[in-house]
Amino acid sequence: MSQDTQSQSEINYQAGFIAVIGRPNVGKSTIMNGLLGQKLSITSAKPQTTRHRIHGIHTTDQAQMVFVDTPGMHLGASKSINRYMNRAANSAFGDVDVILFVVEAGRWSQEDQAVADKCTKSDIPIIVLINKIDKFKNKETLFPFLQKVGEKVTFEALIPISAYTKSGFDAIVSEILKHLPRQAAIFPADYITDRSTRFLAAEIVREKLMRTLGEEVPYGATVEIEQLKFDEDENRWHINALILVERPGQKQIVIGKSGEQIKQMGIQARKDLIQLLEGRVHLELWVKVKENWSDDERALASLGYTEDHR
Ligand SMILES: Nc1nc2c(ncn2[C@@H]2O[C@H](COP(=O)(O)OP(=O)(O)OP(=O)(O)O)[C@@H](O)[C@H]2O)c(=O)[nH]1
Ligand SMILES: [Mg+2]
Repeated sequence: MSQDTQSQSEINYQAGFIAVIGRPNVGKSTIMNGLLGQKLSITSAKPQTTRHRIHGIHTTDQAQMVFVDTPGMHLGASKSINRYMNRAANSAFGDVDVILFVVEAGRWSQEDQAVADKCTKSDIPIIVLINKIDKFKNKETLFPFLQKVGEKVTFEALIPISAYTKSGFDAIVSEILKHLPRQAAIFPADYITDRSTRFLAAEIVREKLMRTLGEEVPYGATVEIEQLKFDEDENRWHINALILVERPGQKQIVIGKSGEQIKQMGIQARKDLIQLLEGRVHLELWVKVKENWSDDERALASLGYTEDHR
């Protein structure tokens, strides 16, 4: 943003948007959290964990990097929710200064190719991150893969990294800085995200569903925060979270035998909520069936699956 008294080139600060894109499960959210130095986006071993675009803002004395984590781009998006996720991911190509295209070391699929094709069509600078290199003891065995990926997409830099060990993270930052415009900070220095506390709380609960439940159930589940308020007398937060599933059978699985499953997920979620809210937390989880919510545009919109943030 130009200022009255300084021209762009004189401004000694950099700020801009960096989209993190790629197919599901390559480690996009883990990488963003690592670059931020704090957990903001939820992660799990299951593909299609991230469903919404989420900004993670990292401000230093030299620069403000606004990362945009996105849902994994996937093929065969037959349900409304999958189309919503792909739309959210695609929109990241719009207004960003640089793209981090994340690939999993040793694996190249049709879905990676589809993302590569989109990158090739855009004029935004692309930094390719080959993630999960910690899985390879002998790094030399990766060379042919790096070369193969290099031939698939036009890029400014290609960096082998591990979000687990943070190997390559300094290189990511210095490559990003080559592409961020000289301008004043976009957000106040203490902003960490564009998302509300309610959204982050719902995501924390959803993460426990993704991490705990079997193959199919988490995909039929979404979370709504019905209440999030601080009780001055009790000096603690009261949170009511409603877990919506699509079928009575799924409700049974979420609750588990004698309620053990939901109890365990509540314990896990509460730990993260205490960190998020920096205070004591009383969490109540409820489960309800809302048939077909994931393939119903209106239900989706009312559950927060809309480009208008809550
Ligand atoms: N070994 C290894 N695993 C990783 C690394 N980074 C991420 N993972 C794991 O890969 C899985 C997927 O990570 P996410 O960060 O959720 O991946 P994502 O690309 O955001 O996935 P979606 O949101 O589903 O598109 C999780 O089990 C992570 O712990 C890494 O550097 N090394
Ligand atoms: Mg993710």
